[in-house]
Amino acid sequence: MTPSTSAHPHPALALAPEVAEALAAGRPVVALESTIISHGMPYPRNVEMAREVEQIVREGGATPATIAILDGVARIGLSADELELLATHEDVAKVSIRDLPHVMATRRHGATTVASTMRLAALAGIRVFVTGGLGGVHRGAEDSMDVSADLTELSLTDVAVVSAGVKSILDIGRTLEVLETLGVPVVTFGSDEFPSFYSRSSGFSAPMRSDTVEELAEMMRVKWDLGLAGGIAVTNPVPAEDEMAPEAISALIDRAVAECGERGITGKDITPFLLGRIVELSDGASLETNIALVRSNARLGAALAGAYAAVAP
Ligand code: PSU
Ligand code: MN
Repeated sequence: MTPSTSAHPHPALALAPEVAEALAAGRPVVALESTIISHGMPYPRNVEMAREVEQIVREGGATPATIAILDGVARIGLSADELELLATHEDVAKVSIRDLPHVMATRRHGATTVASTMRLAALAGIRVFVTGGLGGVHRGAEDSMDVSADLTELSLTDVAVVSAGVKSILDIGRTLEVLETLGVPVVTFGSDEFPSFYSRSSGFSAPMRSDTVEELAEMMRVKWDLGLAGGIAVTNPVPAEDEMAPEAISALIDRAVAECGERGITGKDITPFLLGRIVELSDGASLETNIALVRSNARLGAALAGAYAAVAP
């Protein structure tokens, strides 16, 4: 049995008591990431969003487990004060998979990306994780080789990740190609079109479609029962009333991507820069859409965790 399929939480993790109890009882738990709090949204909307999303998960009948590194300890489930710390502290590292050993060894605070949240969730025994958007293949990656470790992790770790798709700061077509190569099911909830985060449309067909959480839960059960390691990307289109017109957002994204190049921003700083700049260029409209889609993902994720708990081995 690999670490990603262990039934008991890894002893290095510090689980909040309610999370430990829910997992031990086989009740539904939903993992939540923290990069979206520390590096994805401005204060105070980031911490308001984090609290609200936890509340939505509870109302959906699941226990929320926001994941982060605090003083070098991998924490699964945080208090309100700890969410506030992640939203305000000036020295919180952005922690993807490769950063975990360093931030833990040096006892720092770290906000976890999709990749590292997936891995820590799996080590805790959590199978459903809700986020906003996935990382992917960056535009120009044929030169820069900038491909998010989120994609590698989706190929390795047995967690269903609920997102609103991939935003067009990335190369959506190449991201879908890499996910196919890596053997990751990409299934869009209730739509034939793959969503592009701020908009329901992307110009790309959804590789798979599902209309019920029961069917998604059955996909999870079947995949892992067959020993097909790795996650499932569940993509949930932003609610129609909250979406931004693709034409409106694409000009802003093009401008933000161009500025990123002009300023020489590279590596792990690219995604936070682009997200922040798009909020500014849209006069905050993109932030409202971002929060709305996370809420919607939390509702779907809680329902999926419930459906999976009913069929899980
Ligand atoms: N996309 C968003 N909001 C985010 C992120 C991506 O719309 O907050 C964050 C997630 O934590 C994701 C990470 O895992 O950025 C990807 O960063 P990188 O491209 O450096 O792997
Ligand atoms: Mn990168």
